[in-house]
Amino acid sequence: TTAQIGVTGLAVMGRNLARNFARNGYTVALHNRTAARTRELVDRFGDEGDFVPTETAKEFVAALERPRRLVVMVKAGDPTDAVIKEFAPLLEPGDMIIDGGNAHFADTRRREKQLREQGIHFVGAGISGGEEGALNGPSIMPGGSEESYASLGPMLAKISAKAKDGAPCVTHVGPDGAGHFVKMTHNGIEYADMQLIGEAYQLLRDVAGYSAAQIADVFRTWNTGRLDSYLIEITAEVLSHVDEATGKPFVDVVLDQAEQKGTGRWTVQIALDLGVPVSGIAEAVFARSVSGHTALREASRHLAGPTARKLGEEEAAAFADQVEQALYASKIVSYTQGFHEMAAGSAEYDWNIDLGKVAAIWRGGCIIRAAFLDRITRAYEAQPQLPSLLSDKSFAEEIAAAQDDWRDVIATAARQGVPTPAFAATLAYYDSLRAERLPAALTQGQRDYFGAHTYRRTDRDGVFHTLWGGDKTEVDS
Ligand code: NBP
Repeated sequence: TTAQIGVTGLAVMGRNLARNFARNGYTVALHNRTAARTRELVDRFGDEGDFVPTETAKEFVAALERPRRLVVMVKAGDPTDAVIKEFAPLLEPGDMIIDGGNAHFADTRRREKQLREQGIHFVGAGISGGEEGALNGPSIMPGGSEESYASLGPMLAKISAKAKDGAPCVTHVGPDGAGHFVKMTHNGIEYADMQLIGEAYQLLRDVAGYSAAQIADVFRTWNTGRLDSYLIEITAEVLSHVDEATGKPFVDVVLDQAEQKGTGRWTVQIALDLGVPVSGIAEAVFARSVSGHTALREASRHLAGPTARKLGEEEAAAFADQVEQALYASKIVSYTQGFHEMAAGSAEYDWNIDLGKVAAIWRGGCIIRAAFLDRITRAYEAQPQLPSLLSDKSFAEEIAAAQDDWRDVIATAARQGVPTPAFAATLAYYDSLRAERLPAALTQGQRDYFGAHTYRRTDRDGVFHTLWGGDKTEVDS
């Protein structure tokens, strides 16, 4: 038998992806560095479809129909290079290697270029949705050549999640590293979404005085409105879960130190390189770091803070409504920033990414799936060259309606000493963009003073320098 597709790397993600292909009627060749994993898959799930288990790289490659399609689902980084090194010599021009791991897009660009010289299509494909998504339908963000997508697209469409309107959650994002760049940004936006939800939770706990169960109810209500999303839904689930051992809310017995694997950090690092302000995402990454600095937190417990004021029942309910407004406004801004980063990456690397399509394929399967994404798609459809999501009339109107509450919530948080870094940073970004005059003029004056870095004027063209150390006359530079 020849297999239409092969999967190498059969840990949770690869195993479930292989099962997903098989359940959709494809014959799937299987390979893993440690053969025991391959055997286990066949033993446990062999009756779900047609699998061709193989033990060596040679057998694996021989089991595939041509042109070959090899999905690599190994740990990102050196293992991916090791797998490429092992398989590339066995492949022929026209064959495709699909890297479904969380690779850095710069690595994907390097690998694509290197394999292209051999006539092999290297497809860096971001895959979101975790184990469950890999099995039942992930959101898939493939980069690589048009030619490879013509061959892979229909298969990926079959195994991908479907949005509410039935559209498959996959699109050809763009050449070489575009898919992994978009997946990286997806994860950055996911960090911001999670942090904003966390801040809302903390405000409802510490300002409104709500119990975990009450907050779960608030999130459940929010999930029936414009915030309807997977993350809001699971937040309610987590908050209502009770720890069996202690009888306490689960969220109260979990250590408050958030970990990270790196895609959020990459999003911020790349944003810095591209000069794109992604302050909401950056604060989300920093918030995880702060949470992990235990010694520093321990040493800071005694620092002065304001006396907290407890709200009455009615006040608390009104405050909860305001927090919903704040969460929604900050969410719009953090998506604005993430989409700006994708636009900048697309321009820098000539990817020609269709941002409306990206929003569309995030509607199902992935972690940030949400009703909200439809709106982003429509905004880009109406205006493909939209300079920023905030330039879309309907988002601007929604923020206009939310802004008083948004400001109130952040002011209350500051007054009560509750940290809301992502709420505050997104509002500051919004106000910075709105500002008639920024203090950047003063910054330019300072730079010219100490470093003769020059400045431009508002009233005439040219580049100028003031002789600060002398008679302060202005000279053309
Ligand atoms: P892991 O990231 O834990 O990787 C384990 C797999 O890598 C095993 O098959 C292992 O083989 C193989 N491997 C390693 Br490690 N070093 C290797 C080498 N030098 N040569 C060949 N194979 C090697 O698995 P995962 O959690 O299933 O994730 C797979 C990929 O999908 C990762 O890139 C991950 O970032 C990405 N991803 C994960 C999720 C998620 O929710 N977990 C979501 C989206 C994307 P062995 O069995 O012989 O040790």
